[in-house]
Amino acid sequence: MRNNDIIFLNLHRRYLNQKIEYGGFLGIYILAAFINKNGYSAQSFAGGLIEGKKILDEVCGKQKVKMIGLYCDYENVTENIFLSKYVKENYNLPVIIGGPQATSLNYDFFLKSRCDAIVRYEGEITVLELMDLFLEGIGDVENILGIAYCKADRMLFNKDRQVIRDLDSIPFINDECYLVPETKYPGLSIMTGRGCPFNCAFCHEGHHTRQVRFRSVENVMEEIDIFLHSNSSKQVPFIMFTDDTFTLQSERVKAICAGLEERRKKKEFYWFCEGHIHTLYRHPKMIEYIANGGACCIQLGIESGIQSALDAYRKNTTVEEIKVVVKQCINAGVDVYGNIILAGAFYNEQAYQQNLKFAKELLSMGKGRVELGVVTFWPLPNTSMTMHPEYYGLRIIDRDFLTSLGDFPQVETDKMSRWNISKQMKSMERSLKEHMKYMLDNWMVPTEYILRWFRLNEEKIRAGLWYRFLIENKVLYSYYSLINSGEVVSSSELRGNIKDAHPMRVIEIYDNISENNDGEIVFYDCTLSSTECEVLLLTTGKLSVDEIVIYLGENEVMMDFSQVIELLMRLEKHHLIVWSEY
Ligand code: B12
Ligand code: SF4
Repeated sequence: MRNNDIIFLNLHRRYLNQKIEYGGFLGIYILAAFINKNGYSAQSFAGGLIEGKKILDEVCGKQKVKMIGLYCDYENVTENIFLSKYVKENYNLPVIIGGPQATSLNYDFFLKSRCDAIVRYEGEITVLELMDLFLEGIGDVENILGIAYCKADRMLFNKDRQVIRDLDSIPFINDECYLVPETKYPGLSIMTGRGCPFNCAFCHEGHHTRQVRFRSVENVMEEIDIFLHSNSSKQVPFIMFTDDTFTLQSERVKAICAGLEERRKKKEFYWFCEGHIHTLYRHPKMIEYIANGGACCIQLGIESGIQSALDAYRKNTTVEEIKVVVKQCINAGVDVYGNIILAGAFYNEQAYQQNLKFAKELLSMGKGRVELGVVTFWPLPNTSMTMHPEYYGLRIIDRDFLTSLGDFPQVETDKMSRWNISKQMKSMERSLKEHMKYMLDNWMVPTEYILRWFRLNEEKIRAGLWYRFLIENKVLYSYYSLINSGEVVSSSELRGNIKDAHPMRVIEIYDNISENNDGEIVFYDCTLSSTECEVLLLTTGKLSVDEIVIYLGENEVMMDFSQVIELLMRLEKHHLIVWSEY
């Protein structure tokens, strides 16, 4: 472990048993790269609280660091209070805090954490000046723009700092920035611009929107080339564009996608980006560029299927535009991910029903290529909805995120308590799953899409909602898993005559056979006569259809070829058998 002037930590408790992995926490690594380029040394670590504290004890105990920086988002405020106080009490080093939540931290936070300064908005230049101050005694706290600090029992705010205009001047993250070397999946998170011109009522960016700035396309491509060339893993690499506004300028998207397309010809990789409905609607060519560039998925800001709610969110889009853009993405071959906000603007039972209907419509339209998450509105600090929930028909119960891990609503309405809303979260998720099951049961999702979920999972790119849902469904998973193995096919894909093919059941008989109330035999969800059960027994893959018919005849089971085929087709329709060619 080397000596550092500062280390940056982004630490979270292991909430809901989710292990914190790097996965795109760019901020602290960019800061390390910037500091390393500007005369000091810095490294960063993003991960779990306990692991992070051990690292902290090790570096501080061995006096390998002079200053600590902590990333704060809405979720890890209490972690940071503990960490900062712990560092102050045990090692007495300067502690500074930054990150998206920093703009809302108050005097109480200062008192509890005993931190030295809070950095608001972009951190690069401000951190450098704070290091000059704390480590070299250069400068004056009153003159450092973009910070809050405490003096004589008061919290003081210096003027905001101007944003960095030339984003190309910020160095790339490299191996040196990692306190603990990254050995996991070969992925690159990259941000090609900063700031968002929209101001959605629920969004942190929407409130804090700072001027939009872009990196040059050359600078973006240079970072991508370094990543692709340095990646020696056998796994297909993945690039995640974390920009809020990747799809803001059509010509720029065209240039970036052309660059990606060119590189994908030489080396395969997957990539993902976020998209804005309205800009994509106005410039549909961008969807074409993104598809040609080879994007595997785009996250769209869908949020609601109710126009009045979209207007209240200031989404600057329409329900119709959402449908058109989703359809265009699907047609172009790009998967879509979106969220539906439950318990958002003007929420009531009718809004729930309308959103559910809309969500099902999008799922059907996507034929397995649209994924929808259900989230409740989170009162992120300073956003319009958090400041004035009453305008949106909401009451905020827990502004401090003390009672929720995203698993429980923090708002209620006049008619609905948090408990009722949480029931609806479950109910919407269940209804959407039922719809997905209906689509899969009824062959509304093309097999090629399903096999793609397997491929993306095998290549560790993403196990999307559809794939995770498939795994939960024993029969469907077995059926498609077998097809994916390449050892069997569906009847429509048989190359030879069906009479020579070997039907093979996908689940065990003993575990899935039962009797219904009328005394009929049911294999999973398929009702069978006792004669048909004799055929079921023979769906082991060991005999061809012809051989089955002969076997039945020899054993005096009265079923001719066409009856056997009719039964096998019925079993196949229920995803209960596959076909082996040999
Ligand atoms: C990529 C991304 C993710 C990725 C990676 C997470 C991450 N934290 O980086 C994933 C997909 C995992 C993710 C998940 C979530 N995200 Co997110 N995510 C983003 C996104 C789009 C980009 C992050 C990024 O790379 N920014 C670029 C870097 C350069 O900016 P930065 O991190 O803010 O860092 C700068 C400054 O903040 C400061 N700084 C940062 N750290 C420090 C530390 C010190 C000591 C100092 C001095 C300064 C400082 O300097 C940095 C350089 O200028 C942002 C939106 C955005 N534009 O930032 C949302 C954002 C961070 N996410 C948000 C949310 C709410 C979530 C989720 C809850 C969403 C969900 N549906 O699950 C989860 C929560 C996970 C978690 N606990 O972080 C909110 C956070 C709001 C808040 N007040 O905390 C944001 C701001 C989105 C929004 N518009 O509301 N997210
Ligand atoms: S939701 Fe997206 S478009 Fe709206 S303000 Fe936030 S980042 Fe910008």
